[in-house]
This record gives sequence, C-alpha cells and structure tokens, in this order.
Amino acid sequence: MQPKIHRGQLSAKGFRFAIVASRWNDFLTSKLVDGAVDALQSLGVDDDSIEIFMVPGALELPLTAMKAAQSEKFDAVIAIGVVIRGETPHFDYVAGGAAKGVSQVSMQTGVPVMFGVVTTNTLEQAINRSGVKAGNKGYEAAMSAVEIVNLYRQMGGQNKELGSREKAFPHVV
Ligand code: INI
Repeated sequence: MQPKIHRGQLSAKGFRFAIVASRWNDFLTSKLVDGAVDALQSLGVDDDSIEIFMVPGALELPLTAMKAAQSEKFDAVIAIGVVIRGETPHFDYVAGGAAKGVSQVSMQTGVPVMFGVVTTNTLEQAINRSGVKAGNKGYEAAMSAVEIVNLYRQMGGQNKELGSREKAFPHVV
C-alpha cells in the first residue's frame, strides 16, 4: 500500500500574514521580526500582504493574535517574543501563558498561529536563537506558517472561511 502524503508547499504568494510582536527584549524581537519578514519575502509573499502589530510583552500576544485571526484579513498569524528565565521569576507564567494562549487561538479560530517565541534560560541562548548561532526563530516560524497555510488549502479546511473573506479582501485567494 502506498499512503498518500500531503505536505504544504513553500510559496507565500496569495496569502496574507499578521505578525504580532512583543516589545519586551526589543533588541532581539526586532531581529525575529526581520527574520519572519525575510522568510515571507524569500517565499514570494505579495507586496502589502504583511501587517505587524506591536504589543508590550509576550503575555499580550494571545489576545492580539486572536483579534488578528478574527479579523478574517489573515491566513496565518506569527507571534513573536523573547522570554528569558534569568530575567524573571515569572518566566513560567509568561512563557507558559503565551504558549498556551497562542495555541488556544489557533484551536478557537481555525487560523494557524505560529509560536515564534524564544524561551531560554539565558540571554546568550536568546541571542543565539535570534539570528546569531542557532538560527532565527522568527524566520522558522514564518517558514512554518507558509507550509501550514498551503497544507490547509490542500486539505480544504479554509475554503468556507475564504469564501466570505474573498468579498471583503479580494486579494486573499
Ligand atoms: N514579557 C516578555 O515578552 N518577555 C519577558 O521576559 C517578560 N518578563 O521577563 O517578565 C515579559 N513580561 C511582561 C509580560 O509579558 C506582560 O507584558 C506584562 O506582565 C503586562 O501584562
């Protein structure tokens, strides 16, 4: 038996993306945002198809992602932040709250929300995951967003949604 394998293509053309980014650790989150935009551009995203929403901290990511998802203007949302354990005794609340909240938004809205949040023990680890030695989590989250929106289009899961979206946003296909 040969199973049929579905996998999303890596083309951003025709899709719209919201990036929701935390200003906490801004010197790193700005690199993650750059990485996400770079990934989308390298995958052929159309002009004017990326909108960026800035929030104070990672705990504000879920509700802002929810509002972006509910706007029906975006095929995917990319949540970006940096939470460093060494800087806060609230690490578990902040990192856990952001992760759980973002995942709930996906499940409740049907719009994929990617978790581009760096969570580390040290500042050095965070720097390394923000475009230095260990990749750029914003770039990776955007690549995943593109793959998943293409997969969902193949699966037909977004067809009903897109029917209503097309009227208001004819550039969304
Ligand atoms: N927010 C972050 O994005 N990263 C952190 O490391 C962080 N720390 O260290 O506390 C952080 N806290 C702020 C939090 O996300 C909220 O913005 C704040 O609690 C207001 O709701």
